[in-house]
Amino acid sequence: MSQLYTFWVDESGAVTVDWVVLTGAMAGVGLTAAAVMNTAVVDLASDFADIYAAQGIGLGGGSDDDLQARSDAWGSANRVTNGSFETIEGLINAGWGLYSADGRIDGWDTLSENGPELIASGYNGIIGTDGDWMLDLEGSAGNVTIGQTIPDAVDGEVYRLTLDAADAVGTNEIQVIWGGNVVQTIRPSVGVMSNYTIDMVGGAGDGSNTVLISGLGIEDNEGAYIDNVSVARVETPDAD
Ligand SMILES: [Ca+2]
Ligand SMILES: [Ca+2]
Repeated sequence: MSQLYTFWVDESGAVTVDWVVLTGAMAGVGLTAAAVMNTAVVDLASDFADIYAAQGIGLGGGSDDDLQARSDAWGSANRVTNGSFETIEGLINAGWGLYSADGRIDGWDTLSENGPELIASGYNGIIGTDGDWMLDLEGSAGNVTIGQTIPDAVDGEVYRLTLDAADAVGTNEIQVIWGGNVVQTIRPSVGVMSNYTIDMVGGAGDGSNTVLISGLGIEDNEGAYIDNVSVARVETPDAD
Protein backbone atom coordinates (compact mmCIF):
# COMPACT_ATOMS: atom_id res chain seq x y z
CA MET A 1 0.00 0.00 0.00
CA SER A 2 2.84 2.38 0.77
CA GLN A 3 4.21 1.65 -2.67
CA LEU A 4 0.93 2.59 -4.26
CA TYR A 5 0.75 5.75 -2.24
CA THR A 6 4.22 6.83 -3.35
CA PHE A 7 3.20 6.21 -6.92
CA TRP A 8 0.20 8.48 -6.65
CA VAL A 9 2.25 11.33 -5.28
CA ASP A 10 4.72 11.04 -8.15
CA GLU A 11 1.97 10.78 -10.71
CA SER A 12 0.06 13.77 -9.41
CA GLY A 13 3.23 15.78 -9.86
CA ALA A 14 3.23 14.91 -13.53
CA VAL A 15 -0.48 15.65 -13.81
CA THR A 16 0.08 19.07 -12.32
CA VAL A 17 2.28 20.05 -15.26
CA ASP A 18 -0.40 19.11 -17.78
CA TRP A 19 -3.03 20.91 -15.78
CA VAL A 20 -1.09 24.18 -15.62
CA VAL A 21 -0.55 24.14 -19.38
CA LEU A 22 -4.24 23.54 -20.03
CA THR A 23 -5.35 26.19 -17.59
CA GLY A 24 -2.99 28.78 -19.06
CA ALA A 25 -4.05 28.07 -22.63
CA MET A 26 -7.71 28.49 -21.77
CA ALA A 27 -7.48 31.59 -19.60
CA GLY A 28 -10.40 33.88 -20.40
CA VAL A 29 -12.36 31.28 -22.30
CA GLY A 30 -14.76 31.03 -19.38
CA LEU A 31 -17.28 28.26 -19.20
CA THR A 32 -15.98 26.66 -22.38
CA ALA A 33 -12.88 25.87 -20.39
CA ALA A 34 -14.92 23.75 -18.03
CA ALA A 35 -15.97 21.46 -20.86
CA VAL A 36 -12.40 21.05 -22.04
CA MET A 37 -11.27 20.42 -18.49
CA ASN A 38 -13.89 17.68 -18.26
CA THR A 39 -12.23 15.97 -21.18
CA ALA A 40 -8.90 16.37 -19.47
CA VAL A 41 -10.24 14.72 -16.35
CA VAL A 42 -11.60 11.81 -18.35
CA ASP A 43 -8.25 11.45 -20.11
CA LEU A 44 -6.55 11.49 -16.73
CA ALA A 45 -8.83 8.79 -15.46
CA SER A 46 -8.03 6.70 -18.49
CA ASP A 47 -4.31 7.23 -17.96
CA PHE A 48 -4.59 6.11 -14.37
CA ALA A 49 -6.55 3.05 -15.41
CA ASP A 50 -3.81 2.10 -17.86
CA ILE A 51 -1.26 2.38 -15.10
CA TYR A 52 -3.45 0.42 -12.75
CA ALA A 53 -3.77 -2.32 -15.33
CA ALA A 54 0.00 -2.36 -15.95
CA GLN A 55 0.58 -2.89 -12.24
CA GLY A 56 -2.15 -5.48 -11.87
CA ILE A 57 -4.10 -3.16 -9.59
CA GLY A 58 -7.78 -2.38 -9.83
CA LEU A 59 -9.44 -5.73 -10.28
CA GLY A 60 -7.38 -6.87 -7.32
CA GLY A 61 -5.76 -9.85 -9.03
CA GLY A 62 -6.78 -13.46 -8.42
CA SER A 63 -9.27 -15.54 -10.31
CA ASP A 64 -12.82 -14.50 -11.08
CA ASP A 65 -13.97 -16.94 -8.39
CA ASP A 66 -11.70 -15.26 -5.82
CA LEU A 67 -13.03 -11.88 -6.81
CA GLN A 68 -16.62 -13.03 -6.61
CA ALA A 69 -16.00 -14.56 -3.17
CA ARG A 70 -14.49 -11.34 -1.87
CA SER A 71 -17.32 -9.32 -3.33
CA ASP A 72 -19.85 -11.63 -1.70
CA ALA A 73 -18.08 -11.13 1.62
CA TRP A 74 -18.54 -7.38 1.25
CA GLY A 75 -22.26 -7.90 0.77
CA SER A 76 -23.99 -4.55 0.46
CA ALA A 77 -21.52 -2.77 2.76
CA ASN A 78 -20.18 0.67 1.91
CA ARG A 79 -16.82 0.24 0.15
CA VAL A 80 -15.73 3.89 0.22
CA THR A 81 -12.97 4.78 2.67
CA ASN A 82 -13.52 8.03 4.59
CA GLY A 83 -16.61 8.87 2.54
CA SER A 84 -17.86 11.24 5.23
CA PHE A 85 -14.51 13.03 5.52
CA GLU A 86 -14.37 12.55 9.27
CA THR A 87 -10.79 11.19 9.37
CA ILE A 88 -8.89 14.39 10.05
CA GLU A 89 -5.70 13.24 11.77
CA GLY A 90 -2.70 15.15 10.43
CA LEU A 91 -4.74 17.84 8.66
CA ILE A 92 -3.92 21.50 9.22
CA ASN A 93 -6.48 23.91 10.67
CA ALA A 94 -6.54 27.10 8.60
CA GLY A 95 -9.39 28.79 10.43
CA TRP A 96 -11.87 28.39 7.56
CA GLY A 97 -11.36 24.63 7.66
CA LEU A 98 -8.77 21.90 7.24
CA TYR A 99 -6.29 21.15 4.51
CA SER A 100 -3.61 18.55 3.97
CA ALA A 101 0.08 19.37 3.67
CA ASP A 102 0.47 16.82 0.87
CA GLY A 103 -2.85 17.67 -0.81
CA ARG A 104 -4.38 14.33 0.05
CA ILE A 105 -7.29 13.33 2.28
CA ASP A 106 -7.32 9.90 3.90
CA GLY A 107 -8.74 7.24 1.59
CA TRP A 108 -8.82 9.49 -1.48
CA ASP A 109 -6.40 10.17 -4.29
CA THR A 110 -6.15 13.72 -5.57
CA LEU A 111 -6.17 14.09 -9.36
CA SER A 112 -6.20 17.88 -9.55
CA GLU A 113 -3.53 20.49 -8.99
CA ASN A 114 -5.45 21.72 -5.97
CA GLY A 115 -5.88 19.49 -2.98
CA PRO A 116 -9.25 19.02 -1.33
CA GLU A 117 -10.21 21.06 1.72
CA LEU A 118 -12.57 20.14 4.53
CA ILE A 119 -15.03 22.61 5.96
CA ALA A 120 -17.08 22.35 9.11
CA SER A 121 -20.76 21.56 8.96
CA GLY A 122 -22.57 24.92 8.97
CA TYR A 123 -20.00 26.69 6.79
CA ASN A 124 -21.76 29.24 4.54
CA GLY A 125 -25.01 28.08 6.15
CA ILE A 126 -24.80 24.56 4.77
CA ILE A 127 -25.30 21.75 7.25
CA GLY A 128 -23.51 18.47 6.59
CA THR A 129 -25.49 15.27 6.65
CA ASP A 130 -23.03 13.11 8.58
CA GLY A 131 -20.58 14.09 11.29
CA ASP A 132 -18.66 17.35 11.61
CA TRP A 133 -16.99 17.79 8.24
CA MET A 134 -17.79 18.18 4.54
CA LEU A 135 -15.49 18.37 1.54
CA ASP A 136 -15.25 21.50 -0.62
CA LEU A 137 -14.77 20.61 -4.29
CA GLU A 138 -12.94 23.87 -4.92
CA GLY A 139 -9.61 24.60 -3.30
CA SER A 140 -7.75 27.88 -2.99
CA ALA A 141 -8.24 28.45 -5.82
CA GLY A 142 -9.23 25.86 -8.32
CA ASN A 143 -11.62 22.98 -8.77
CA VAL A 144 -10.72 19.67 -7.18
CA THR A 145 -10.96 16.09 -8.40
CA ILE A 146 -10.69 13.23 -5.95
CA GLY A 147 -11.14 9.53 -6.50
CA GLN A 148 -10.72 6.03 -5.21
CA THR A 149 -10.93 2.52 -6.58
CA ILE A 150 -13.85 0.47 -5.31
CA PRO A 151 -12.42 -2.75 -3.90
CA ASP A 152 -13.44 -6.19 -5.14
CA ALA A 153 -15.97 -4.90 -7.64
CA VAL A 154 -17.15 -7.67 -9.95
CA ASP A 155 -17.79 -7.14 -13.64
CA GLY A 156 -21.48 -6.78 -14.40
CA GLU A 157 -22.63 -6.24 -10.83
CA VAL A 158 -24.31 -2.96 -9.98
CA TYR A 159 -22.75 -0.59 -7.46
CA ARG A 160 -24.82 2.29 -6.17
CA LEU A 161 -23.06 5.54 -5.37
CA THR A 162 -24.88 7.92 -3.08
CA LEU A 163 -23.64 11.29 -1.95
CA ASP A 164 -25.06 14.40 -0.39
CA ALA A 165 -24.21 17.70 -2.03
CA ALA A 166 -25.00 21.39 -1.80
CA ASP A 167 -23.87 24.63 -3.36
CA ALA A 168 -23.75 27.88 -1.40
CA VAL A 169 -23.72 30.09 -4.50
CA GLY A 170 -25.48 28.14 -7.27
CA THR A 171 -22.69 28.28 -9.87
CA ASN A 172 -21.02 24.94 -9.31
CA GLU A 173 -21.50 21.46 -10.69
CA ILE A 174 -20.18 18.04 -9.77
CA GLN A 175 -19.17 15.41 -12.27
CA VAL A 176 -19.04 11.74 -11.35
CA ILE A 177 -16.77 9.60 -13.50
CA TRP A 178 -16.73 5.80 -13.39
CA GLY A 179 -14.23 3.73 -15.33
CA GLY A 180 -13.16 6.84 -17.25
CA ASN A 181 -16.68 7.75 -18.39
CA VAL A 182 -18.82 10.59 -17.09
CA VAL A 183 -21.85 8.91 -15.55
CA GLN A 184 -23.58 11.90 -13.99
CA THR A 185 -23.32 15.68 -13.87
CA ILE A 186 -24.97 17.09 -10.78
CA ARG A 187 -26.05 20.67 -10.23
CA PRO A 188 -26.35 20.60 -6.44
CA SER A 189 -29.23 22.15 -4.61
CA VAL A 190 -28.51 25.66 -3.36
CA GLY A 191 -28.17 26.28 0.36
CA VAL A 192 -29.10 22.81 1.54
CA MET A 193 -27.75 19.30 1.10
CA SER A 194 -29.65 16.94 -1.18
CA ASN A 195 -29.05 13.25 -1.80
CA TYR A 196 -27.95 12.01 -5.23
CA THR A 197 -27.85 8.40 -6.40
CA ILE A 198 -25.95 6.95 -9.34
CA ASP A 199 -25.83 3.28 -10.34
CA MET A 200 -22.55 2.10 -11.84
CA VAL A 201 -21.71 -1.27 -13.37
CA GLY A 202 -18.59 -3.15 -12.27
CA GLY A 203 -15.95 -3.29 -15.00
CA ALA A 204 -17.63 -0.64 -17.14
CA GLY A 205 -15.56 1.71 -19.26
CA ASP A 206 -11.84 1.15 -18.77
CA GLY A 207 -12.50 -1.56 -16.18
CA SER A 208 -10.61 0.28 -13.44
CA ASN A 209 -13.62 0.43 -11.08
CA THR A 210 -12.29 3.85 -10.11
CA VAL A 211 -14.79 6.55 -9.23
CA LEU A 212 -13.79 10.19 -9.59
CA ILE A 213 -15.71 13.11 -8.13
CA SER A 214 -14.85 16.36 -9.84
CA GLY A 215 -15.80 19.94 -9.01
CA LEU A 216 -16.79 22.09 -12.00
CA GLY A 217 -17.74 25.71 -12.48
CA ILE A 218 -16.16 29.13 -12.23
CA GLU A 219 -13.04 29.00 -10.08
CA ASP A 220 -13.91 31.62 -7.50
CA ASN A 221 -13.05 29.96 -4.17
CA GLU A 222 -16.66 28.80 -3.86
CA GLY A 223 -17.15 25.13 -4.67
CA ALA A 224 -19.83 22.55 -4.19
CA TYR A 225 -19.79 20.72 -0.86
CA ILE A 226 -20.17 16.98 -0.54
CA ASP A 227 -20.67 14.64 2.40
CA ASN A 228 -21.55 11.02 3.15
CA VAL A 229 -20.20 9.39 -0.03
CA SER A 230 -20.99 5.70 -0.26
CA VAL A 231 -20.66 2.97 -2.87
CA ALA A 232 -22.37 -0.33 -2.12
CA ARG A 233 -23.27 -3.32 -4.21
CA VAL A 234 -26.93 -3.47 -5.12
CA GLU A 235 -28.33 -6.77 -3.95
CA THR A 236 -30.24 -8.35 -6.79
CA PRO A 237 -32.52 -11.36 -6.63
CA ASP A 238 -30.54 -14.55 -7.21
CA ALA A 239 -30.54 -15.08 -10.96
CA ASP A 240 -28.87 -18.50 -10.82
CA1 LIG B 1 -19.04 14.28 7.19
CA1 LIG C 1 -16.70 27.79 -8.02
